[in-house]
Amino acid sequence: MSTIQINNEETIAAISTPIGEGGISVIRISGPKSHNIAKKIFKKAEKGKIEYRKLHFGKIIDNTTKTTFDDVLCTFMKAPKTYTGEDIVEIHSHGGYIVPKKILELVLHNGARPALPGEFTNRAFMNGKMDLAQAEAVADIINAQTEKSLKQAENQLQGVLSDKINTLKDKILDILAEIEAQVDFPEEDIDPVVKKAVEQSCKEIKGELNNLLSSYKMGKIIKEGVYTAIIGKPNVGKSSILNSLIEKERAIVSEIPGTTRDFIEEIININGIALKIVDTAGIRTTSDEIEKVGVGLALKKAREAEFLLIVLDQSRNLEKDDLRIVNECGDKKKIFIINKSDIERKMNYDKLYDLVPKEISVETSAKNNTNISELKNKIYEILTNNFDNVESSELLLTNIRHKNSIENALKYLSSFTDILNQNESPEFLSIDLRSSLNSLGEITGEVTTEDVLGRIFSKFCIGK
Ligand SMILES: Nc1nc2c(ncn2[C@@H]2O[C@H](COP(=O)(O)OP(=O)(O)O)[C@@H](O)[C@H]2O)c(=O)[nH]1
Ligand SMILES: [Mg+2]
Repeated sequence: MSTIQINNEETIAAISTPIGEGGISVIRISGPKSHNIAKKIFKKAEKGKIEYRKLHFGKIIDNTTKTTFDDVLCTFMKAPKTYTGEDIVEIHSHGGYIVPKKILELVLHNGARPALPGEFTNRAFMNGKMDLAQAEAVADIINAQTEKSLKQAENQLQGVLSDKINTLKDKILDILAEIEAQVDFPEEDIDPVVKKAVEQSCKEIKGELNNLLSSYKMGKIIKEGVYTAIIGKPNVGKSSILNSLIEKERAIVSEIPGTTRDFIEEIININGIALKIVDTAGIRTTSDEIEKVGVGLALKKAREAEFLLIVLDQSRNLEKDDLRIVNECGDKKKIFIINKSDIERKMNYDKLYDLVPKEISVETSAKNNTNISELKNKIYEILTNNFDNVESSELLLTNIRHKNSIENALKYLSSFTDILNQNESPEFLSIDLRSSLNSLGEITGEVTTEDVLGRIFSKFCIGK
């Protein structure tokens, strides 16, 4: 027990809404003392008993100074039918910087302690309200940046992934039962009929696990988005392209080459993929010291990015700096944007398309917004190129932890098949089957360690 120690005797509290100006704020309290604490500081406006799951209007009383402040709505929820499975109180106060903080302080003063990041959800998991994959989905819902990533997270919270994993585990359990029935006859070979059936079933399970694995590439970019850099010489239209893509003025556009020296980051939704774009300073050989720094940083951002938008200006000839930029991108996923198609062309297209593959190029005019939707489609096509047909799939693997567990389960199943073919003792066979069950059990948290839980929940925000 190292990272997060759950002690259900303790009552925890946190402000569950973002801090700052806003209409209302919610202070959440969970644990055995939550109702008593709330009763000490909440005075119901109307007479009568507090009813569960009803919003009661009233005031907060500072029981140290006996002063009242803020009108609130307060709801009491009784265990176990609550988010955490414990007694919960939620106080809906006015928002802002002071009121919620003051109420939280009062709650803490009266016997609660501050909740750790994700501790409400951690308790929900510990109390069997949801499994680990579902708990992770709660964080994914909060972090979702596109409808598509939200859909995946919601499916996961509803248990789509957990159901799939549990079904596969049941199938492995069936195989295990068959194998263990043979343990009583260790001298004999496994019944060939049983062996054949087991092999077939194992093959099907592996097929399904492999399908899940292959959905991860798509799942990852749906969930996490894609780090992207716009690069190119100064003045080719990088900032203008970014503006066209986000359909609003955001980046600074200027006729003076070398204006974009800081970084402008935007998230653009390309058919459900969040492109996290950074606009960079133009890359060129320069003697200006400040610009040099910008160029250096642009190159660094380009190297860090997973995807590159490389802008070339077709109203100018290809120059050494263009070649340098093209060479810079190595074998990264990329698209070439041949910009300024609205004005006279100076660029030699034969030379251009010798240098860059035409199928990953789009000719645009950022000025007139020409071919911007083609550009978006091309970006989507390049990013999802070579992915299996998982686009419409209801279930994508989005979490590297799940991916690792599935890979391990597959490894054990392969070892199982090998041993089966070598006609080894059934005891060896059941070891591999049990290990594969454990690996899959890690996904739903049936098998877990305090370390793993600590790592998962520490990434949550406080109050969730
Ligand atoms: N004619 C034309 N001018 C453009 C186009 N895109 C950008 N520009 C102009 O080129 C100049 C440089 O644009 P900017 O986006 O700041 O380039 P950056 O230095 O690469 O970021 C500005 O005067 C823009 O108005 C285009 O498609 N056509
Ligand atoms: Mg710029």
